[in-house]
Amino acid sequence: MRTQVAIIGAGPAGLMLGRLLQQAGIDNVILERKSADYVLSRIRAGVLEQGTADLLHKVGVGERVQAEGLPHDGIEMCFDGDLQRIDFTARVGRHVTVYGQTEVTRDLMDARQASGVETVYEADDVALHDIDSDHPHVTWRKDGVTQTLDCDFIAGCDGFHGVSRASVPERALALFDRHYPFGWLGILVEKPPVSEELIYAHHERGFALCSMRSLTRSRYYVQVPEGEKVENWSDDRFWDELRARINPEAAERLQTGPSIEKSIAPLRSFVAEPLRFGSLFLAGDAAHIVPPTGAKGLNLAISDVAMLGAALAEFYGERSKAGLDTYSKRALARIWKAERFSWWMTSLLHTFPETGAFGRRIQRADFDYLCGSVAAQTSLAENYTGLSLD
Ligand code: FAS
Ligand code: PHB
Repeated sequence: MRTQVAIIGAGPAGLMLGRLLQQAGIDNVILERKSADYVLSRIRAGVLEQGTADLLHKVGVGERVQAEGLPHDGIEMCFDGDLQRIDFTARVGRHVTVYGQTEVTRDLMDARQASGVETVYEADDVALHDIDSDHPHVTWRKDGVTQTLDCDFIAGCDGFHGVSRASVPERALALFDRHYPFGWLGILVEKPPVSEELIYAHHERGFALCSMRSLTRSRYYVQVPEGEKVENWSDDRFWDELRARINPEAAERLQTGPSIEKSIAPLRSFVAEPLRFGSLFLAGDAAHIVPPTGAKGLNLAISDVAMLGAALAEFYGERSKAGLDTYSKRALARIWKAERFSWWMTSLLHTFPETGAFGRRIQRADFDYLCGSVAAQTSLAENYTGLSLD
């Protein structure tokens, strides 16, 4: 088999890149380790930056997000029960859209299937070969048969635990990591959300987030210690802890019910540099991880491939390598700003026992400054709704 671009991974990054390349008339094949149903079963992000929603429209898969997505003009920040709304529209003239990553993935999968562009699901033992040459190829095993795909370029969109970054020689990569001693216990429930907008809450007992997937399905999170086990958390224990951490008015309104999904996600900040090695380009979680506090993970994956897709279109359209040669530098400039914002939101909103009473006073001062400063609110709004691609 031969194609122009081999894409590893059918998550949001791989599927969006495939769509962009297809629209540019560039042949591509996606190789995905899991089944499509398994990919869709993963409950992850919930908030789209305006740029992400705009790109879905631009590539012709914006119909459902237009019909079912919930435009949000702001968020509520809560600190020990005190509330401060951040008005995105008033501060930066932009909004975000609440629309689950599962739905983004489904829309892109459906569009790809309808256009007949190939995705190989349940591809075992995917391996990258000759990535430091102009003639790379990929092998995998399916139904006991080993297959080979010759290509010009490989896009590693296979997430943090994928094979792509692991295929780059260690000497060629610089890794940057920040470990957080806690995770997020998340719950999905078929009940109306507690508030019209998201509530990000700091409390001495820990962080909590009130989010949603629709007007009838809600998503809630509480900070839990590293190593916590989801089986230690009955639904009732979760609801009691959430009520204790959010503002009293919201706690009073909270509608609880049986969880339809409950899981713990670890938090980390991570960046690999550079994002190119020969004919291999990294994008999305294969290249970086952010703590979900800033709602950046999915959106960064999309902005990476928006840049990579444009660079590949320039190469095949104009035979110019300029975009490919600058992809890593340009993408990393935006990635690090998102890493900074996600780290700042995490530092403000979570409890860090090791920083003691002084640390909590600094967090309170950070919140009080946010409440009193239009500049601070504008900065938060600018980052949360998404920085420009330039
Ligand atoms: P993905 O990990 O989504 O996709 C990679 C794909 O590659 C997967 O389908 C995988 O099966 C496949 N793959 C892996 N190894 C392979 C191999 N060897 N061969 C072939 N295929 C392979 N972000 C937010 O903004 N908000 C959130 O609330 C949030 N919650 C999260 C919760 C969890 C548990 C996790 C893990 C992440 C969360 N994220 C969140 C971040 C998440 O949304 C990612 O940023 C987003 O999925 C990144 O998309 P991709 O880069 O496409 O990677
Ligand atoms: C979610 O709805 O899953 C969600 C929303 C905002 C975040 C993180 C997760 O910052």
